[in-house]
Amino acid sequence: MNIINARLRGQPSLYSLTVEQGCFSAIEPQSDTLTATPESDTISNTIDAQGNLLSAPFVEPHIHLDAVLTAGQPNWNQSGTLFEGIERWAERKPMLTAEDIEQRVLKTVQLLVENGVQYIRTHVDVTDPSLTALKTIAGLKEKLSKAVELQIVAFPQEGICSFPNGKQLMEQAVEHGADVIGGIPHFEYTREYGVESMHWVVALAKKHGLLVDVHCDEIDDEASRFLEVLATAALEQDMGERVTASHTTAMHSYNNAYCSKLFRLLKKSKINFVSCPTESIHLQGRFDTFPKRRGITRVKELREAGMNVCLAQDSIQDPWYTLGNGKLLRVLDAGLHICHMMGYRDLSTALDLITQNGAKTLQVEEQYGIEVGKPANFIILQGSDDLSVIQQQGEVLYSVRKGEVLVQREPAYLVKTATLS
Ligand code: 17E
Ligand code: FE2
Repeated sequence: MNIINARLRGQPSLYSLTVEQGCFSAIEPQSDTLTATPESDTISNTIDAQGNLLSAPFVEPHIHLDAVLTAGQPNWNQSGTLFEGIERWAERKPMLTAEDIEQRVLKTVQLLVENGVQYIRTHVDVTDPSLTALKTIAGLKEKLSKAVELQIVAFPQEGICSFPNGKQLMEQAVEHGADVIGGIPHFEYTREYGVESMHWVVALAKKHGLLVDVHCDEIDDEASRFLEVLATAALEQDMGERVTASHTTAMHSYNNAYCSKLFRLLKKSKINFVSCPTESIHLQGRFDTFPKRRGITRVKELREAGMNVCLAQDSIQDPWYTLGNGKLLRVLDAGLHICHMMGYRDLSTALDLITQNGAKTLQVEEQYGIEVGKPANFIILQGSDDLSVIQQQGEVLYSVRKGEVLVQREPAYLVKTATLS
């Protein structure tokens, strides 16, 4: 396969790329006009990018696939709080069946793939004695692997120390194929349980050689300070890059003096951060009158301090969030607004937040990126660089995995328009 007339991120000229046996075998600058045309004998196997941006695939580093497409079943979240979402989900959980989960997961992964995602980390609730969701989703991994790499987090939605047999359920989830150990310290009954759970989670991951991704301080309580416990455990266990703190919305409410001290630890620990801006702007601030907090973690400040931050959707039409359509560019657009990241420097590297920073969080970097020798996994986006893709919310024109075309799209075609000039 050949790709011609492609723009690459951060590069001024056009590029031609060659793919052999599923990997990039050549990446070369070509003349800076869209003159290159496929040679007739290669035409059927050539993608003409027409000056559009060729990027590494999107990474969805935080979604709850077990809960997707269940909004309103059996009841709607009326208050819009995280806590009512957990209650509504607890009503849906006993109704889960393998068929129900499989059908919703396949539909959603298809949607994500059509929108350029090739890597997914899903949290799956294991506070369910039957572990139906975990077993079903683990069973789908192989089937999905031609389109996406899926990581499964054993996620204790109702707590590890606060839920009956919470620790045993987490251990069983590992036996059934979980790749990542989750946690929810701010939701445990007591601060002590929260602290204990963080040490236990990191130790369990270390014991099994797994990763860690904790829902950490997803609350507007400025006194919720489990991030320092998680980062310390990660540092002391030498697990930093294998550990992720998701949400950390309480950091929005920490005072600046505490945050300044905290950042020293966070930097040393080398942990990753996931922020879900559309989800957090919706769920947080719910106990405020006016002014209302945004309740998003300090994405810009973490980035500027050199830490790894990526953005995620969290939900697609579930008890926490009724909207969502699989488009990470929408989440990025919202995040750039909410986190005051609309300066040129932020915008011109913004796709990092939904591509390579996510790959670093998932620890898949070695096989990820547009480089000779790496698997030919890429997308072609409408637009020529980060800024223009975001400005026009460009569509995914192609998604290619190991040299196989997964998705090809003709953009919408305007049939008639007013003449104004
Ligand atoms: N569960 C949770 O604790 N937090 C969330 N944001 C979602 C589920 C979606
Ligand atoms: Fe989440």
